Order: sequence, then structure tokens, then C-alpha cells
Amino acid sequence: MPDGPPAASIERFRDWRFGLFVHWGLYALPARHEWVKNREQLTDEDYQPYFDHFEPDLFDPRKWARAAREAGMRYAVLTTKHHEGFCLWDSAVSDYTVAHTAWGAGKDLVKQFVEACREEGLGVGFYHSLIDWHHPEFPIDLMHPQRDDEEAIAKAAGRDVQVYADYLHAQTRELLTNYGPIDLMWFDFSYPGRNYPDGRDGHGKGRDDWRSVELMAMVRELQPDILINDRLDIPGDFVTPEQYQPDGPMQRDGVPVLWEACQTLNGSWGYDRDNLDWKSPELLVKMLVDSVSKDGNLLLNVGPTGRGEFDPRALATLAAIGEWTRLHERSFRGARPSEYTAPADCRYTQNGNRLYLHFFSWPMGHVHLPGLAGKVKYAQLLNDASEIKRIVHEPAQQAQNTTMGGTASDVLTLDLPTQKP
Ligand code: FUL
Repeated sequence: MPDGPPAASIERFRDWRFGLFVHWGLYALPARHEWVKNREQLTDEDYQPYFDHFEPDLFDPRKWARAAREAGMRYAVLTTKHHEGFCLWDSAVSDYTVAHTAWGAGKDLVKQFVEACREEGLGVGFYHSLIDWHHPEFPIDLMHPQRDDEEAIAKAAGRDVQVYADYLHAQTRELLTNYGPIDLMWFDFSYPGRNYPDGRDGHGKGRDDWRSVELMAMVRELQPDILINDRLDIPGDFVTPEQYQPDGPMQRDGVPVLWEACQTLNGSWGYDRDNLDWKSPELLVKMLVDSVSKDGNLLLNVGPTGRGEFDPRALATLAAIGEWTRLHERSFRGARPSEYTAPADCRYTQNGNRLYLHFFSWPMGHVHLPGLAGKVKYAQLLNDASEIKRIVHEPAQQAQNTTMGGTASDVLTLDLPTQKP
């Protein structure tokens, strides 16, 4: 059994650079964050109406996949099951699935999603939650919705998390057996202290609740080309900074590691109707460029509505990003970081012998590029291929006077339009 994925899977993932995350489940109906069950300490009974009313009549994953592709994304990751426990496929080991809803008899939304991605030429990833607030053997721990309910805790005393682990393994096996080759397995998430500090649930520290090593070995056996993320409490194939951009290329134990930043459109992963805190398309493009300049990917999330659509705000954001990616694709797809250090508020990406300079704020007339004198044959704006006419190559001595940073390396100066084109 190989320890890791083949190099071709790694390079394909690095080349994609930009993907879609989809958080979709029953929580789309309350429409106030995917952790609503936990945050509001809802019981299964409180949550039942969302199961009863799950009728996503507008669900059409081809529309999702098309929107992703037009935004410039090349892979998509779907929440097959989030912490609430509801499964989007017809799992043989659960009744808490779409196929058991009144609307969804016989339906398998994961299958439809996979087919839609393949039709649009997108890579496919499965998000799968380790946490399950519905499963009868999942312990009531400090993160559980019933954490303050003494009666529920007393009743849950005999729960056996290993029975739950069997379920987790069986479901993972289904997901990786029934849908052909899958590119990414995105587990979420392990956490310390799942037991009560006083050991009330009968487990001590250092438990192996998910049987992570065994789980990962099974994933590799079923899907030898797959990449697995890092949230199983053991090192995976790629790391997943959440809602932040790392300072530079990421490392594990001093060695570069594959990584993917995941970011929301508005602070919630699941559909959150009243959340007005939307990130601008401009900021999101900067996050994409920033990731690529540091050799990472960006996985950008949409939380579809309870009817199964991307809401107009999400679509507008994706469309605006798509305008940028259409014109600037070669600066990020398949791109790698550059050996040069970009000036302040800029990022470099590189594709072959072409170096791309991205401005996070438009410079005042010209820009000085340390280390590049004599190395650039031709310069142009990428959006319209218009030539940058005046390029001044200065050796280090002269450059000392002109560069703001006073660097000792040779400087290239480009004159730019005064207005951002
Ligand atoms: C977190 C989860 O708890 C969030 O709900 C979301 O799925 C995010 C990507 O990972 O850890």
C-alpha cells in the first residue's frame, strides 16, 4: 500500500488552483448557519421539520457545475454529510438520508452532483463529517447540541463511539465505491477532548474514536489516486487553512506541503439568508491570487438555498469573479510561485517563463521590481494585451536611489497607466 497519492494527482490538484465548496443539507432550511442545531441547542425533534420539508425542487447540479466552471473553478467539493448527520445519498446504513424524505424517495443527490461535475469537466471531492449530531451512538460531548441537557446526557451514558466509527467507515466505503474515481476526500473534523473532562462518557484521553489510520488506509485502497485532507488528526495529503490566508507557502515539519485555503462568501458555509457580510469579488480574487502566489489553492464556498439553488448574491459574486478569471486565467491556472519577491501589496505568479505581477492596489504611475533588470524581454497588461512601453533596466547602484526598498539587486521599472484599466 503506497503511503501517499501518486505525483500526477498532486500536480493535477495544484494545476486546478480554484475550486467550489458546496455546503448543503437540512440547515439550508432554517437558513441561519450550518451549525444552527448546535448553536441553538436544537433537539432531533426541533430539527425534524427540516427533514419533513426538505423539498429542493430547483436542485439542478448542472447549474452549480456550470456556474463554477464559468467562475474559473476546476473542481467541486460537496458536503455528503455535515455535522447534522443528514446524508445526501441513499446510504444503505442510514434512514437519515434524502432518499427517506417525502420528496426524495429513491433519489441520490451525490450521484447527480458527481455526474454534473463530470459533464462540466470538474474534479470531484467529497466532504464528509466525522461529527454526527444525529447518530444514536455519537457521544454527547462538549460540542454536541445536547451538551447542557442532563437528561439526554444520562440517557446517552451507554453510547459506544466505536459503533459510530463502524458507521463512519461504512459510509466512507459507500462514497468511495459507488461513484467511480473521486479526486478528493475532505474529512471534517477531529478535535481534542471529545470526552467530558471528568471522563463521564467512559473514555479517557488519547482515544482513537475515528480509527483514522485504518480509515485512511481504506480510502487509499478504494481510491488509489485520491488526495485526502488533514482533518483526521493524522497528516493527510493537503492542509486546509480555514477562513484565513497563510503568510507564505505552507510547510509541515519544515517541508513544503500541498495546501488549499477554504473561504466563505459571507462568513457562513450553509445558506444564511440574513447574513449581509459578503466578501467582495475583488477581495475573493485577491485571495485566489494570494493562494496561488504561495503555491496553494482556493476552495470558495457557496451554500445553496433550501430549494437547491445558488441565491442571486452568490451567483453575482461568482459571475464577477468569472469576468476576472476569463481574462487572467493563465496567470493562475497551472501557475506556481515565483522565485522573485514581489513589491509591497503585489503578488507574483509564474507560468513557465512568464511572470505575472498582480497589483492589490494600483501603483502611482510606475512600479519598481527588484532583481528583474535585464531579465524581461517584453511586458504587457494581461487583460487587454496592451504593451507596457517604457521599461527601464537599472543596475543596482542607480537603483538604490529610485527603489523605495533600497534593495541591492538590479531593478526594473515599468511605467503604467495612471488609472487601473
Ligand atoms: C468546519 C466546520 O465545522 C464548518 O461548518 C465548515 O464545514 C468548515 C469548512 O469546516 O470545521
